[in-house]
This record gives sequence, C-alpha cells and structure tokens, in this order.
Amino acid sequence: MSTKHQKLQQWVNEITDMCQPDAIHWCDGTQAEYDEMIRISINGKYATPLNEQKRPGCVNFNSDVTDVARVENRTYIAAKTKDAAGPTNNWIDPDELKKTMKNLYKGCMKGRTMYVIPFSMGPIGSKIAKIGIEITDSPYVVANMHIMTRVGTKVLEILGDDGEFVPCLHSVGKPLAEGENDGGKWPCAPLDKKYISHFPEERTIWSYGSGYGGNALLGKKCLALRIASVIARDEGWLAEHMLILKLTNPQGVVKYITAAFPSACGKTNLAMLVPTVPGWKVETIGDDIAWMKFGEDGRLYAINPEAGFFGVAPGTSDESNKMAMASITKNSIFTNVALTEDKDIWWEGIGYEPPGKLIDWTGNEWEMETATKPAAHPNARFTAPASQCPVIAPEWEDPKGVPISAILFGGRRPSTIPLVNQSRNWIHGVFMGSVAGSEITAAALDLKVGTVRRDPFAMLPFCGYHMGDYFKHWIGMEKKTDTDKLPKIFFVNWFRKTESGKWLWPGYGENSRVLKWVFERCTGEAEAVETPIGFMPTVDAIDRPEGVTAEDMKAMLSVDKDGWIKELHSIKEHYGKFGDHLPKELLEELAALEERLNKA
Ligand code: SAT
Ligand code: MN
Repeated sequence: MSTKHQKLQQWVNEITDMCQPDAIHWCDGTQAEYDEMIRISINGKYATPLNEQKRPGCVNFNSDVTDVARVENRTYIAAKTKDAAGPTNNWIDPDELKKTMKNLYKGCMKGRTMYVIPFSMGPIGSKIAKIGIEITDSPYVVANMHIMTRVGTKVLEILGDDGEFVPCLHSVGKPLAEGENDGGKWPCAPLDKKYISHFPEERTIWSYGSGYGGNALLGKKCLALRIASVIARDEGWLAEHMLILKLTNPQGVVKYITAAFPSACGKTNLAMLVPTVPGWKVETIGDDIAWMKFGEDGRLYAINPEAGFFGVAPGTSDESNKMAMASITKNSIFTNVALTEDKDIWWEGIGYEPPGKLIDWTGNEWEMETATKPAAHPNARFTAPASQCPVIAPEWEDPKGVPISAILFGGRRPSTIPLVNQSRNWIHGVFMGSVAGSEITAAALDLKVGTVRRDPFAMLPFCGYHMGDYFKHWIGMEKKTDTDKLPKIFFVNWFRKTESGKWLWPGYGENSRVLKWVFERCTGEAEAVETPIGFMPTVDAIDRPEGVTAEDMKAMLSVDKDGWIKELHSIKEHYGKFGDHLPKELLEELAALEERLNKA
C-alpha cells in the first residue's frame, strides 16, 4: 500500500473484507494507467476505440440500456433525521440503509479488481480544494475520474498521514463467478438494487449498482455538491451548481461571473460562449460546479472543483457550442453516442447529417430514413479535459480562485420573467435563487404542461440537507462581509416566447449583450430603472440583435403585472413545502414584492 495514512488503510482493509475483490490497485493517475483502463474496457467489448486519425485517443462506451442517467429516485440523503434531509430529498434511516447496503456489498467485487482512487476536487493543495478517495470496481469510473478530477500519488502526498478525506465507495454491483466474465456487457445491477447514498453527518458516500455519470463518478454531484453543501454550511462557504466564466471588456477590464440554471438551459453553452458583441471576450473557468469562499479582502472567490467537462452530447454542435466541439477532438471519452462507419461520433443535433449508416448507442445498425429511435441516447455524454477547451481561462486552476462580481440565476420561462432583472439587494437575490425554475414543456413527472417546476438555485437534486436551511445559509452570507463586496445578483431568461410561440430572443452568442449589461452594472457604467421586481435595463440599454424588434425588446423588458400576480401564487405554493424551515426573510421579500406590484 502506498500510504501511511492509518485511517485510509483501515478503511480500504474494511472495504476489501466486505467486497472481496480479486485484486487491489492503487491509482497513480498516470497515462499508462488510463490507457490500461481503456484497454480493459475495449477487451470487455463495452467500449470501442474511435478513428485514430479523426479522433485520436478517443473511445466510446455503451452502457446497459437500464443504466443511462442519474437515478434521482434511488438517490438518498441518509441524515440522522428526516427533518435534516428536508422535503426535497429521499430520506432513509442511515442504520437501516447501511444494513441493506452492506448485504449488497458483501462479495460484490468477486472476480473484479478494486481500484483505490485518491482524487482532489480543486487544484491540488488549494485551500478551497477537498480530497476524496473513491473505491470502485469499474475501469470506466477510473478513466473518467482521471479526466474529471485530479487523480494520483500527489494527492496521497498532500493527504499525508492524517489528512481529511471523503470516503466514496462505489461498486457496479455485479460480482462474477469463477471463470465468468461480463459477456461484452456493461455491468450494473437492476434498478431496485441501485443506491446512491449520502451520509452527511459522516461525510461519506456509498453508491451501488450503477456505473453511469453522477451515480458513479462520485467526485461530481455526490461529493462536490451534496456532501460539500453540508460542509459549506458548517464552514461558512458555498458549494454551488454553477458555471464560472471570465468576461473581459474591450478595455481589458475583467469580471468573473457564476450562473446557476436548471438542466437543459445551456449552462455549458454559456460557460463557453463566443460573444457577438465586438471586442468582448468570454473565457471558461468551469461549466458545472463552483465552490466559493471569502478571501482575505472580504470578496467571494470561486474555484472549479472539477478538471473536465461531462457534457450532454446531443444538441452540441459548432453552432450551439463551438468551443465544446473543439474540446472533444482528442483524448475524450464518449458514452452512448452513435458511431459512423469509419468510427467517428455522431448524435442528434451535431449540426450535420449522418454520413451514412450508423451503429446506434445500443449497438444496432441505424439509418436516418428508417429510424424510429434516436441514434445517440438523449443523455449521451462526452468527458473531456478542461485544458483542451480553446477558451479555458489561463487562471482556471489558480488555487486562490477568482473573485466573483455577479451571480446569475435563470430558467426556461416562456412568459412573465424578463430577459434580465437585477436584485434590489442580497436577500432579494436569495429570493430570486429560491424561486428559480423552468416551465414544463412536455408532460413530465406529475406536473402539468405550463406549470413551473421550481428548482431553487438549480440545487433541487443536489442539496445535501434541508433546502429551507440552505436558503438560511445563503441569507447569512451577507453578514460575513461588507455589502459592497458581495456579488450582485441577477435573474436572466433567454427563453421568452410570443403568445404564438415564437422565440423573442436568439440566445447563444447574443446572450453576451446581457452579460455586457451585467458587467457594466458591476462597474457602475450601466443605467437601470427601478421596477417592482428589481432593477431592469432601459429598453435601449441593450443593443438589439438582428431580427429582434423594438417591440420584442419592450416585451422582454417590461413588468407583466398580471403574470407576476400569478407568479406570486405559485411561489407561495412552492414556499409552503419548506414549513418552519423557510426563513422569515424570504416571506418578507414575497410580501414586499406583492405590495410593490399592487402599487404599480
Ligand atoms: O450524470 S451527472 O450527474 O454527472 C450529470 C447530470 O445528470 O447533471
Ligand atoms: Mn450539472
């Protein structure tokens, strides 16, 4: 064993006894190790190497058809009490859950190698970074963790003999009998045996039965959001589901902005946006997660705890996100995309027709003319090193982080919510975050089309404790520094439509026009009008993109009083869920908003 850390050794021994792997491998994070993981997967026939000329160092994995996404209904916050987990999380008694899971883990790695992955979320040695150790029996997980986090011996050095780490246990849940192999199939357990479990008081993660994405790459949603949000609450910082971008104006002045949007709102696209406003530049710090702590100067500094992008492939094209396309030309892992005859990638919305017959994500032949199902799975993914992004900011790995000037919240809101709206103050900004959400466009879950699915701070599936207490934590941040040092908070909405369903705003690169206004609110250059819902640009403060009329602009930048009165009702219903954990400050904000609207 390559560590003198007793607690770590003890834990690895314990897990070895329980899971009974055939062999143990301590990961060193080297290229040779990565290559070996890919080789094992290709030999196992659930991974295909791609065309070395067209996509050097790339591979596509095909997962099991039952293991294609995060499973929220099998994701648990096993806090000591149900109340601590709150109404938005699945709760099970931790002792009961451990009993169930120990039974599953017993002998679950038979016939497999157990990998011990020391990883750092955040630049190794950064004061904001955290160390995790993931134990897994999946070479796919090891390879992805190499890209998504910092893996290796250096992490063990920093950990020393007694450093703190978050234990993350993962198994695909498919032990092999003597002489058995996976038979060319991606190993996993059936849905009712899958558990993605978090023990917040112990800061421990136990995942069983799924090999896919956030269920299995435990540094990402499990550690960097669910467990980190609990640590952040206890230590007075923020662990958020936010992109981080660097915005530079033509004079070379820089501002850093974070943004939280529910899924399918284009977070990765915004993080890598190519501005249409001449002279302005966007560079990427991160596309999914931000950890923010106060610096000595009283400002909030953010790091991206990740080292790669785990992005949704379908819909990614040169038009929607040229920089993401450029990031995945080499050394990338694809999961569940379709393959061309010459072993390149293809997916729906890649921006060009398939060049011929394809092999779809389930391994069958696929032709456009006769197809009844998509060729790539809708949640197919790419895993790419952040360093390969052409617009990655040079300081993206700065251990101090970058000082944040503005925070954006948003959602897909076809009506009512304006293009952009600045909060009146910090608490009003927290109010904005707490009511973020997207309108339901296809009948989903138990919600009707047209209702808003609230996703506070885009943290609904990712907050490791009671959401009402999380709001309180956000409110409390104000008291930790001077008001003028806090980031300004904005709500943006790229998704307004006319009554007849036409988009009012072109989005993508044109969103830079809104970023410019946000930037200039931070420098004090931009004018705003005070409205009942917050500060808004005057109708001509934002230059109109081609195709957007003065009328459209007015529709996107005025206060729809009737719409907002309806919104108030919907917010009251949403707030009702949090019971007496809902901070009184937010009820006061709601009442004040109602009063301002009634007066208007
Ligand atoms: O699969 S992940 O959790 O990493 C991505 C997502 O579903 O948001
Ligand atoms: Mn995400």
